[in-house]
Amino acid sequence: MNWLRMQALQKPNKKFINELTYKEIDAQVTDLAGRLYHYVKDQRRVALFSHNSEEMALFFLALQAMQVEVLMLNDHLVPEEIEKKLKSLSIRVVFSQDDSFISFNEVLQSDNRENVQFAGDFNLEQIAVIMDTSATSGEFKSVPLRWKQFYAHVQASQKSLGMTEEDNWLLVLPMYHISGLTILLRSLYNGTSVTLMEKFDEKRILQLIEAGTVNMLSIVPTMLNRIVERINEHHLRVVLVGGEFIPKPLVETCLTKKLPIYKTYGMTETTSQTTTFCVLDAPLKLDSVGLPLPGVTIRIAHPDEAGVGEILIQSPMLMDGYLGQAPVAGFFNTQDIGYVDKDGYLYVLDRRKNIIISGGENIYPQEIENVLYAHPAISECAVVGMKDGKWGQVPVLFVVSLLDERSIINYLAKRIAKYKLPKRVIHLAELPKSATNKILKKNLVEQYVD
Ligand code: S0N
Ligand code: MG
Ligand code: MG
Repeated sequence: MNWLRMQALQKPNKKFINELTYKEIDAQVTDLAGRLYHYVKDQRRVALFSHNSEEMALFFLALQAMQVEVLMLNDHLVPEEIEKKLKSLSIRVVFSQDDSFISFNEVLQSDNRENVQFAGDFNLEQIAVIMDTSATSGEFKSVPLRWKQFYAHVQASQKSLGMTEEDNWLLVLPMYHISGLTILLRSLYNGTSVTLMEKFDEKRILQLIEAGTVNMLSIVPTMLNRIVERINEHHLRVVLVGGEFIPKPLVETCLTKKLPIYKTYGMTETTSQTTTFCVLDAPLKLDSVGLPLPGVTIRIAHPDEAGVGEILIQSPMLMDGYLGQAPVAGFFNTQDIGYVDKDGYLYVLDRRKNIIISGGENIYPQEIENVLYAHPAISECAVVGMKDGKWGQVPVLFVVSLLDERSIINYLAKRIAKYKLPKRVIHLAELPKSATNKILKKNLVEQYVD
Protein backbone atom coordinates (compact mmCIF):
# COMPACT_ATOMS: atom_id res chain seq x y z
CA MET A 1 0.00 0.00 0.00
CA ASN A 2 2.63 2.56 -1.07
CA TRP A 3 0.10 5.04 -2.43
CA LEU A 4 2.53 6.95 -4.60
CA ARG A 5 3.77 3.82 -6.35
CA MET A 6 0.18 2.67 -6.76
CA GLN A 7 -0.87 5.91 -8.47
CA ALA A 8 2.30 6.02 -10.58
CA LEU A 9 1.34 2.61 -11.95
CA GLN A 10 -2.38 3.24 -12.32
CA LYS A 11 -2.42 6.88 -13.46
CA PRO A 12 1.12 7.70 -14.56
CA ASN A 13 0.18 10.82 -16.52
CA LYS A 14 -2.32 12.29 -14.13
CA LYS A 15 -1.14 15.57 -12.57
CA PHE A 16 -0.40 15.27 -8.87
CA ILE A 17 1.33 18.42 -7.61
CA ASN A 18 1.02 21.43 -9.93
CA GLU A 19 2.39 20.40 -13.34
CA LEU A 20 4.14 17.27 -12.02
CA THR A 21 2.50 13.92 -12.80
CA TYR A 22 2.33 10.92 -10.49
CA LYS A 23 4.96 9.17 -12.57
CA GLU A 24 7.31 12.15 -12.46
CA ILE A 25 6.90 12.58 -8.72
CA ASP A 26 7.44 8.89 -8.09
CA ALA A 27 10.68 9.06 -10.09
CA GLN A 28 11.83 12.24 -8.31
CA VAL A 29 11.01 10.76 -4.92
CA THR A 30 13.01 7.61 -5.71
CA ASP A 31 15.93 9.71 -6.85
CA LEU A 32 15.72 11.95 -3.78
CA ALA A 33 15.55 8.97 -1.42
CA GLY A 34 18.82 7.75 -2.93
CA ARG A 35 20.45 11.09 -2.15
CA LEU A 36 18.88 11.23 1.31
CA TYR A 37 20.22 7.82 2.23
CA HIS A 38 23.53 9.03 3.67
CA TYR A 39 21.85 11.75 5.70
CA VAL A 40 19.19 9.59 7.32
CA LYS A 41 20.52 6.05 7.36
CA ASP A 42 21.28 6.15 11.10
CA GLN A 43 18.26 8.28 12.05
CA ARG A 44 14.92 7.13 13.28
CA ARG A 45 13.55 10.68 13.25
CA VAL A 46 14.33 13.84 11.34
CA ALA A 47 12.67 17.24 11.00
CA LEU A 48 11.45 19.40 8.13
CA PHE A 49 11.53 23.20 8.46
CA SER A 50 9.83 24.86 5.53
CA HIS A 51 6.90 26.74 4.12
CA ASN A 52 4.91 24.93 1.45
CA SER A 53 6.94 24.14 -1.66
CA GLU A 54 7.28 21.35 -4.19
CA GLU A 55 10.62 20.47 -2.59
CA MET A 56 8.99 20.19 0.81
CA ALA A 57 6.39 17.78 -0.56
CA LEU A 58 9.12 15.71 -2.28
CA PHE A 59 11.18 15.53 0.91
CA PHE A 60 8.14 14.53 2.89
CA LEU A 61 7.25 11.76 0.42
CA ALA A 62 10.83 10.50 0.14
CA LEU A 63 11.23 10.33 3.92
CA GLN A 64 7.94 8.42 4.13
CA ALA A 65 9.15 5.94 1.55
CA MET A 66 12.26 5.47 3.72
CA GLN A 67 10.08 4.95 6.81
CA VAL A 68 11.64 7.77 8.80
CA GLU A 69 9.54 9.69 11.35
CA VAL A 70 9.24 13.34 10.34
CA LEU A 71 8.79 16.20 12.79
CA MET A 72 7.00 19.01 10.95
CA LEU A 73 8.26 22.39 12.21
CA ASN A 74 6.24 25.58 11.86
CA ASP A 75 8.36 27.84 9.65
CA HIS A 76 7.63 30.88 11.83
CA LEU A 77 9.41 29.43 14.88
CA VAL A 78 12.57 31.12 16.16
CA PRO A 79 15.84 29.15 16.73
CA GLU A 80 15.34 28.89 20.48
CA GLU A 81 11.91 27.25 20.04
CA ILE A 82 13.25 24.85 17.42
CA GLU A 83 16.26 23.83 19.54
CA LYS A 84 13.99 22.89 22.43
CA LYS A 85 11.84 20.64 20.26
CA LEU A 86 14.77 18.95 18.54
CA LYS A 87 16.41 18.27 21.89
CA SER A 88 13.30 16.81 23.46
CA LEU A 89 12.78 14.47 20.50
CA SER A 90 16.50 13.63 20.09
CA ILE A 91 16.52 14.87 16.50
CA ARG A 92 19.90 15.70 14.98
CA VAL A 93 19.03 16.01 11.30
CA VAL A 94 16.85 18.84 9.94
CA PHE A 95 16.13 19.64 6.30
CA SER A 96 15.10 23.18 5.44
CA GLN A 97 14.06 25.28 2.49
CA ASP A 98 16.67 27.91 3.39
CA ASP A 99 20.21 27.48 4.74
CA SER A 100 19.30 27.41 8.42
CA PHE A 101 19.82 23.63 8.46
CA ILE A 102 20.67 21.10 5.71
CA SER A 103 19.12 22.86 2.73
CA PHE A 104 16.88 21.04 0.27
CA ASN A 105 19.26 22.18 -2.48
CA GLU A 106 22.29 20.63 -0.85
CA VAL A 107 20.60 17.21 -0.81
CA LEU A 108 19.07 17.56 -4.28
CA GLN A 109 22.52 18.38 -5.69
CA SER A 110 24.42 15.79 -3.70
CA ASP A 111 26.32 13.24 -5.80
CA ASN A 112 26.42 10.74 -2.99
CA ARG A 113 23.59 8.59 -4.20
CA GLU A 114 22.57 5.12 -3.09
CA ASN A 115 20.21 2.78 -4.91
CA VAL A 116 17.46 2.31 -2.36
CA GLN A 117 14.70 -0.25 -2.53
CA PHE A 118 11.48 0.79 -0.84
CA ALA A 119 9.21 -1.49 1.03
CA GLY A 120 6.22 -2.08 -1.24
CA ASP A 121 3.89 -1.25 1.60
CA PHE A 122 3.64 1.52 4.13
CA ASN A 123 3.74 -0.09 7.55
CA LEU A 124 0.46 0.93 9.20
CA GLU A 125 2.04 1.04 12.67
CA GLN A 126 4.92 3.24 11.47
CA ILE A 127 4.88 6.82 12.80
CA ALA A 128 4.66 8.97 9.68
CA VAL A 129 4.78 12.43 11.23
CA ILE A 130 5.11 14.17 14.54
CA MET A 131 3.28 17.45 14.97
CA ASP A 132 3.31 19.69 17.99
CA THR A 133 0.46 21.10 19.91
CA SER A 134 0.89 22.90 23.17
CA ALA A 135 -0.60 22.06 26.50
CA THR A 136 -2.40 24.67 28.55
CA SER A 137 0.63 24.48 30.86
CA GLY A 138 2.65 26.13 28.09
CA GLU A 139 4.82 23.05 27.52
CA PHE A 140 4.42 21.52 24.09
CA LYS A 141 3.15 18.01 23.45
CA SER A 142 4.08 15.91 20.46
CA VAL A 143 1.39 14.13 18.47
CA PRO A 144 2.65 11.08 16.57
CA LEU A 145 0.44 10.12 13.63
CA ARG A 146 0.80 6.69 12.10
CA TRP A 147 -0.12 5.41 8.66
CA LYS A 148 -3.10 3.60 10.14
CA GLN A 149 -4.57 6.95 11.23
CA PHE A 150 -3.94 8.50 7.83
CA TYR A 151 -5.40 5.45 6.11
CA ALA A 152 -8.55 5.66 8.22
CA HIS A 153 -8.67 9.42 7.63
CA VAL A 154 -8.45 9.42 3.84
CA GLN A 155 -11.28 6.91 3.63
CA ALA A 156 -13.55 8.72 6.09
CA SER A 157 -12.77 12.07 4.46
CA GLN A 158 -13.56 10.60 1.06
CA LYS A 159 -16.99 9.62 2.35
CA SER A 160 -17.64 13.10 3.73
CA LEU A 161 -16.54 15.02 0.63
CA GLY A 162 -16.84 12.49 -2.19
CA MET A 163 -13.69 12.93 -4.28
CA THR A 164 -13.95 12.84 -8.06
CA GLU A 165 -11.45 12.50 -10.93
CA GLU A 166 -11.73 16.21 -11.74
CA ASP A 167 -10.85 17.42 -8.27
CA ASN A 168 -8.02 19.89 -7.88
CA TRP A 169 -7.45 20.95 -4.29
CA LEU A 170 -5.75 24.22 -3.42
CA LEU A 171 -2.90 23.48 -1.01
CA VAL A 172 -2.20 26.80 0.66
CA LEU A 173 -2.59 25.81 4.31
CA PRO A 174 0.85 24.91 5.65
CA MET A 175 1.79 21.24 5.36
CA TYR A 176 3.35 21.46 8.83
CA HIS A 177 -0.23 21.61 10.09
CA ILE A 178 -2.59 18.67 9.80
CA SER A 179 -4.98 20.92 7.83
CA GLY A 180 -2.42 21.24 5.02
CA LEU A 181 -0.76 17.83 5.13
CA THR A 182 -4.06 15.96 4.80
CA ILE A 183 -4.77 17.81 1.53
CA LEU A 184 -1.67 16.20 0.06
CA LEU A 185 -2.49 12.77 1.48
CA ARG A 186 -6.18 12.75 0.50
CA SER A 187 -5.23 13.63 -3.06
CA LEU A 188 -2.45 11.07 -3.13
CA TYR A 189 -4.78 8.34 -1.91
CA ASN A 190 -7.53 9.29 -4.37
CA GLY A 191 -5.17 9.93 -7.27
CA THR A 192 -6.35 13.53 -7.72
CA SER A 193 -4.49 16.81 -8.17
CA VAL A 194 -3.35 19.60 -5.88
CA THR A 195 -2.36 23.14 -6.71
CA LEU A 196 0.40 23.91 -4.25
CA MET A 197 0.95 27.51 -3.27
CA GLU A 198 3.98 28.71 -1.34
CA LYS A 199 2.31 31.70 0.22
CA PHE A 200 -1.20 32.97 0.79
CA ASP A 201 -1.46 35.07 -2.35
CA GLU A 202 -4.97 36.50 -2.51
CA LYS A 203 -4.82 37.67 -6.10
CA ARG A 204 -3.58 34.36 -7.42
CA ILE A 205 -6.11 32.39 -5.38
CA LEU A 206 -8.93 34.48 -6.82
CA GLN A 207 -7.62 33.81 -10.34
CA LEU A 208 -7.41 30.06 -9.69
CA ILE A 209 -10.97 30.06 -8.36
CA GLU A 210 -12.38 32.12 -11.19
CA ALA A 211 -10.57 30.11 -13.87
CA GLY A 212 -11.82 26.88 -12.32
CA THR A 213 -8.26 25.58 -11.95
CA VAL A 214 -9.08 24.56 -8.39
CA ASN A 215 -12.48 23.27 -7.32
CA MET A 216 -11.66 22.48 -3.68
CA LEU A 217 -10.35 24.76 -0.97
CA SER A 218 -9.25 24.09 2.60
CA ILE A 219 -9.05 27.36 4.40
CA VAL A 220 -9.23 29.05 7.81
CA PRO A 221 -11.81 31.84 8.36
CA THR A 222 -9.08 34.52 8.52
CA MET A 223 -8.12 33.66 4.93
CA LEU A 224 -11.67 33.27 3.70
CA ASN A 225 -12.45 36.71 5.11
CA ARG A 226 -9.66 38.17 2.99
CA ILE A 227 -11.04 36.83 -0.31
CA VAL A 228 -14.76 36.20 0.00
CA GLU A 229 -15.97 39.64 -1.09
CA ARG A 230 -14.03 39.33 -4.32
CA ILE A 231 -15.18 35.85 -5.33
CA ASN A 232 -17.60 36.22 -8.21
CA GLU A 233 -17.69 33.39 -10.67
CA HIS A 234 -16.60 30.10 -9.26
CA HIS A 235 -16.63 26.36 -9.94
CA LEU A 236 -15.98 25.34 -6.37
CA ARG A 237 -17.31 21.99 -5.23
CA VAL A 238 -15.98 22.05 -1.66
CA VAL A 239 -14.76 24.86 0.60
CA LEU A 240 -13.60 23.14 3.78
CA VAL A 241 -13.43 25.67 6.61
CA GLY A 242 -12.09 25.01 10.09
CA GLY A 243 -9.27 25.63 12.51
CA GLU A 244 -10.98 28.45 14.35
CA PHE A 245 -14.40 29.80 15.22
CA ILE A 246 -16.26 30.83 12.04
CA PRO A 247 -18.17 34.11 12.52
CA LYS A 248 -21.80 33.78 11.47
CA PRO A 249 -21.74 36.87 9.18
CA LEU A 250 -18.90 35.23 7.26
CA VAL A 251 -20.96 32.06 6.76
CA GLU A 252 -23.89 34.20 5.63
CA THR A 253 -21.77 36.11 3.11
CA CYS A 254 -20.61 32.76 1.75
CA LEU A 255 -24.21 31.64 1.42
CA THR A 256 -25.15 34.68 -0.66
CA LYS A 257 -22.22 33.81 -2.94
CA LYS A 258 -23.47 30.21 -3.13
CA LEU A 259 -20.14 28.93 -1.88
CA PRO A 260 -20.33 25.25 -0.90
CA ILE A 261 -19.02 25.80 2.61
CA TYR A 262 -18.22 22.61 4.52
CA LYS A 263 -17.76 23.49 8.18
CA THR A 264 -15.41 21.10 9.91
CA TYR A 265 -14.16 20.42 13.40
CA GLY A 266 -10.95 18.56 13.98
CA MET A 267 -7.45 18.84 15.37
CA THR A 268 -4.01 17.36 15.01
CA GLU A 269 -4.82 14.66 17.57
CA THR A 270 -7.71 13.42 15.38
CA THR A 271 -5.85 13.68 12.05
CA SER A 272 -8.02 16.73 11.13
CA GLN A 273 -11.74 16.28 10.21
CA THR A 274 -13.87 14.72 12.94
CA THR A 275 -17.22 16.28 12.05
CA THR A 276 -18.07 17.95 8.73
CA PHE A 277 -21.17 19.17 6.92
CA CYS A 278 -22.14 21.28 3.94
CA VAL A 279 -24.11 24.34 5.08
CA LEU A 280 -26.04 24.36 1.79
CA ASP A 281 -27.43 20.93 2.69
CA ALA A 282 -28.43 21.84 6.24
CA PRO A 283 -29.14 25.58 6.45
CA LEU A 284 -30.89 25.10 9.80
CA LYS A 285 -27.68 23.80 11.34
CA LEU A 286 -25.52 26.81 10.46
CA ASP A 287 -24.16 27.19 13.98
CA SER A 288 -23.06 23.59 14.25
CA VAL A 289 -19.83 21.97 13.04
CA GLY A 290 -21.68 19.05 11.54
CA LEU A 291 -22.02 15.31 11.84
CA PRO A 292 -19.34 12.82 12.86
CA LEU A 293 -17.41 11.22 10.00
CA PRO A 294 -17.94 7.47 9.60
CA GLY A 295 -16.25 5.63 12.46
CA VAL A 296 -16.26 8.63 14.81
CA THR A 297 -18.13 8.54 18.13
CA ILE A 298 -18.70 11.74 20.08
CA ARG A 299 -19.69 11.92 23.73
CA ILE A 300 -20.29 14.84 26.03
CA ALA A 301 -18.74 14.44 29.46
CA HIS A 302 -20.27 15.94 32.59
CA PRO A 303 -23.17 17.59 30.75
CA ASP A 304 -25.14 20.33 32.51
CA GLU A 305 -28.97 20.53 32.35
CA ALA A 306 -28.72 21.85 28.77
CA GLY A 307 -26.48 18.94 27.72
CA VAL A 308 -23.37 21.13 27.48
CA GLY A 309 -20.08 19.59 28.56
CA GLU A 310 -16.61 18.50 27.47
CA ILE A 311 -16.37 17.01 23.99
CA LEU A 312 -14.94 13.48 23.94
CA ILE A 313 -13.92 11.70 20.75
CA GLN A 314 -13.28 8.09 19.84
CA SER A 315 -12.22 7.33 16.28
CA PRO A 316 -9.84 5.25 14.16
CA MET A 317 -8.23 8.58 13.18
CA LEU A 318 -7.39 9.40 16.78
CA MET A 319 -3.68 9.34 17.75
CA ASP A 320 -2.60 6.49 20.02
CA GLY A 321 -1.38 9.04 22.58
CA TYR A 322 1.07 11.93 22.98
CA LEU A 323 4.73 10.91 22.71
CA GLY A 324 6.10 9.91 26.08
CA GLN A 325 2.66 9.84 27.69
CA ALA A 326 0.16 7.11 28.45
CA PRO A 327 -1.93 6.02 25.46
CA VAL A 328 -5.47 7.35 25.17
CA ALA A 329 -7.76 4.79 26.74
CA GLY A 330 -10.99 4.84 24.75
CA PHE A 331 -12.23 8.40 24.45
CA PHE A 332 -10.00 11.43 24.00
CA ASN A 333 -10.98 14.55 25.92
CA THR A 334 -10.61 17.54 23.60
CA GLN A 335 -11.29 19.89 26.52
CA ASP A 336 -13.44 21.87 24.13
CA ILE A 337 -16.94 22.61 25.36
CA GLY A 338 -20.10 21.83 23.39
CA TYR A 339 -23.21 19.74 22.89
CA VAL A 340 -24.82 17.39 20.39
CA ASP A 341 -28.38 18.15 19.17
CA LYS A 342 -31.15 15.59 18.68
CA ASP A 343 -30.09 15.02 15.07
CA GLY A 344 -26.50 14.30 16.04
CA TYR A 345 -24.97 17.64 14.96
CA LEU A 346 -22.09 18.85 17.14
CA TYR A 347 -21.93 22.44 18.42
CA VAL A 348 -18.66 23.84 19.80
CA LEU A 349 -19.26 26.68 22.24
CA ASP A 350 -15.83 27.23 23.72
CA ARG A 351 -12.34 26.20 22.76
CA ARG A 352 -9.94 24.70 25.28
CA LYS A 353 -9.62 26.96 28.25
CA ASN A 354 -7.34 29.94 27.58
CA ILE A 355 -6.26 28.98 24.10
CA ILE A 356 -6.06 31.91 21.66
CA ILE A 357 -6.48 31.18 17.94
CA SER A 358 -4.95 33.84 15.71
CA GLY A 359 -5.33 33.33 11.97
CA GLY A 360 -5.68 29.58 12.57
CA GLU A 361 -2.49 29.40 14.66
CA ASN A 362 -2.94 28.25 18.26
CA ILE A 363 -1.33 30.47 20.88
CA TYR A 364 -1.00 29.33 24.48
CA PRO A 365 -0.94 32.20 26.99
CA GLN A 366 1.07 30.20 29.48
CA GLU A 367 3.88 29.67 27.00
CA ILE A 368 4.27 33.45 26.64
CA GLU A 369 3.90 33.98 30.39
CA ASN A 370 6.59 31.37 31.14
CA VAL A 371 9.03 33.22 28.89
CA LEU A 372 8.18 36.55 30.54
CA TYR A 373 8.53 35.23 34.08
CA ALA A 374 12.09 34.19 33.25
CA HIS A 375 12.90 37.91 32.95
CA PRO A 376 14.07 39.36 36.30
CA ALA A 377 12.35 42.72 35.70
CA ILE A 378 8.89 41.23 35.21
CA SER A 379 7.11 40.49 38.44
CA GLU A 380 3.60 39.68 37.23
CA CYS A 381 1.99 39.06 33.87
CA ALA A 382 -1.09 37.61 32.22
CA VAL A 383 -1.90 37.02 28.56
CA VAL A 384 -5.52 36.93 27.39
CA GLY A 385 -7.24 36.78 24.01
CA MET A 386 -8.95 39.78 22.42
CA LYS A 387 -11.35 39.74 19.46
CA ASP A 388 -9.74 41.02 16.30
CA GLY A 389 -11.23 41.83 12.90
CA LYS A 390 -8.27 40.55 10.93
CA TRP A 391 -6.97 37.53 12.90
CA GLY A 392 -10.10 36.44 14.76
CA GLN A 393 -8.29 36.75 18.08
CA VAL A 394 -4.99 38.27 19.19
CA PRO A 395 -3.04 38.07 22.46
CA VAL A 396 -3.00 41.02 24.86
CA LEU A 397 -0.45 41.25 27.66
CA PHE A 398 -1.08 42.67 31.12
CA VAL A 399 2.15 43.24 32.96
CA VAL A 400 3.62 44.62 36.17
CA SER A 401 7.09 45.82 35.23
CA LEU A 402 9.26 48.91 34.84
CA LEU A 403 10.24 47.74 31.35
CA ASP A 404 8.54 49.62 28.55
CA GLU A 405 6.49 47.95 25.81
CA ARG A 406 9.29 48.03 23.25
CA SER A 407 11.77 46.27 25.57
CA ILE A 408 9.23 43.61 26.46
CA ILE A 409 8.36 42.90 22.84
CA ASN A 410 12.03 42.83 21.83
CA TYR A 411 12.75 40.39 24.61
CA LEU A 412 9.86 38.14 23.50
CA ALA A 413 10.66 38.37 19.81
CA LYS A 414 14.01 36.65 20.37
CA ARG A 415 12.27 33.75 22.08
CA ILE A 416 8.89 33.14 20.45
CA ALA A 417 7.51 33.22 16.92
CA LYS A 418 6.20 36.55 15.72
CA TYR A 419 2.57 35.46 15.38
CA LYS A 420 2.54 34.79 19.15
CA LEU A 421 3.63 38.32 20.11
CA PRO A 422 1.06 40.32 22.11
CA LYS A 423 -0.58 42.94 19.92
CA ARG A 424 -1.12 45.17 22.94
CA VAL A 425 0.78 45.60 26.19
CA ILE A 426 -1.03 47.09 29.15
CA HIS A 427 0.98 48.12 32.21
CA LEU A 428 -0.74 47.88 35.57
CA ALA A 429 0.43 48.60 39.11
CA GLU A 430 -0.84 45.18 40.12
CA LEU A 431 -2.96 42.38 38.65
CA PRO A 432 -6.29 41.41 40.21
CA LYS A 433 -5.97 38.28 42.33
CA SER A 434 -8.16 35.80 44.14
CA ALA A 435 -7.96 35.04 47.86
CA THR A 436 -5.59 32.20 47.01
CA ASN A 437 -3.38 34.63 45.09
CA LYS A 438 -4.27 33.41 41.59
CA ILE A 439 -4.39 36.06 38.87
CA LEU A 440 -8.01 36.65 37.86
CA LYS A 441 -7.88 36.75 34.08
CA LYS A 442 -11.64 36.93 33.95
CA ASN A 443 -11.55 40.30 35.70
CA LEU A 444 -8.92 41.60 33.28
CA VAL A 445 -11.01 40.53 30.32
CA GLU A 446 -14.19 42.09 31.72
CA GLN A 447 -12.50 45.34 32.68
CA TYR A 448 -10.16 45.96 29.75
CA VAL A 449 -10.93 43.70 26.82
CA ASP A 450 -14.67 43.18 26.39
C1 S0N B 1 -3.48 33.36 7.80
C2 S0N B 1 -2.07 33.18 7.27
C3 S0N B 1 -2.06 32.81 5.79
C4 S0N B 1 -1.35 34.50 7.43
O1 S0N B 1 -0.10 34.39 6.92
P1 S0N B 1 0.47 35.41 5.79
O2 S0N B 1 -0.57 36.34 5.32
O3 S0N B 1 1.20 34.55 4.81
O4 S0N B 1 1.46 36.22 6.64
P2 S0N B 1 3.02 36.23 6.52
O5 S0N B 1 3.41 36.83 5.22
O6 S0N B 1 3.57 34.90 6.84
O7 S0N B 1 3.31 37.23 7.69
C5 S0N B 1 2.82 38.60 7.64
C6 S0N B 1 2.74 39.15 9.03
O8 S0N B 1 1.64 38.55 9.72
C7 S0N B 1 2.10 37.84 10.88
N1 S0N B 1 1.32 36.62 10.96
C8 S0N B 1 1.36 35.56 10.11
N2 S0N B 1 0.46 34.65 10.47
C9 S0N B 1 -0.13 35.14 11.59
C10 S0N B 1 -1.14 34.62 12.44
N3 S0N B 1 -1.70 33.43 12.20
N4 S0N B 1 -1.53 35.39 13.49
C11 S0N B 1 -0.95 36.58 13.73
N5 S0N B 1 0.00 37.12 12.96
C12 S0N B 1 0.41 36.39 11.91
C13 S0N B 1 3.56 37.58 10.64
O9 S0N B 1 4.26 37.49 11.85
C14 S0N B 1 3.96 38.79 9.84
O10 S0N B 1 4.23 39.88 10.65
P3 S0N B 1 5.08 41.16 10.18
O11 S0N B 1 4.39 41.74 8.98
O12 S0N B 1 5.05 42.06 11.36
O13 S0N B 1 6.43 40.62 9.82
C15 S0N B 1 -1.27 32.11 8.08
O14 S0N B 1 -1.26 32.47 9.44
C16 S0N B 1 -1.83 30.73 7.92
O15 S0N B 1 -1.45 30.02 7.01
N6 S0N B 1 -2.78 30.32 8.80
C17 S0N B 1 -3.44 29.03 8.77
C18 S0N B 1 -2.76 28.02 9.64
C19 S0N B 1 -3.56 26.72 9.68
O16 S0N B 1 -3.53 25.92 8.77
N7 S0N B 1 -4.31 26.51 10.75
C20 S0N B 1 -5.14 25.37 10.95
C21 S0N B 1 -4.57 24.52 12.07
N8 S0N B 1 -5.59 23.59 12.52
C22 S0N B 1 -5.62 22.32 12.14
O17 S0N B 1 -4.73 21.88 11.46
C23 S0N B 1 -6.82 21.48 12.58
C24 S0N B 1 -8.08 21.85 11.79
C25 S0N B 1 -8.05 21.32 10.38
O18 S0N B 1 -7.50 20.28 10.15
C26 S0N B 1 -8.64 22.11 9.27
C27 S0N B 1 -8.56 23.51 9.31
C28 S0N B 1 -9.02 24.27 8.25
C29 S0N B 1 -9.57 23.67 7.15
C30 S0N B 1 -9.66 22.27 7.07
C31 S0N B 1 -9.21 21.48 8.13
C32 S0N B 1 -9.41 20.01 8.02
O19 S0N B 1 -9.97 19.41 8.94
O20 S0N B 1 -9.03 19.43 7.00
MG1 MG C 1 5.81 33.95 5.95
MG1 MG D 1 3.21 32.64 6.54
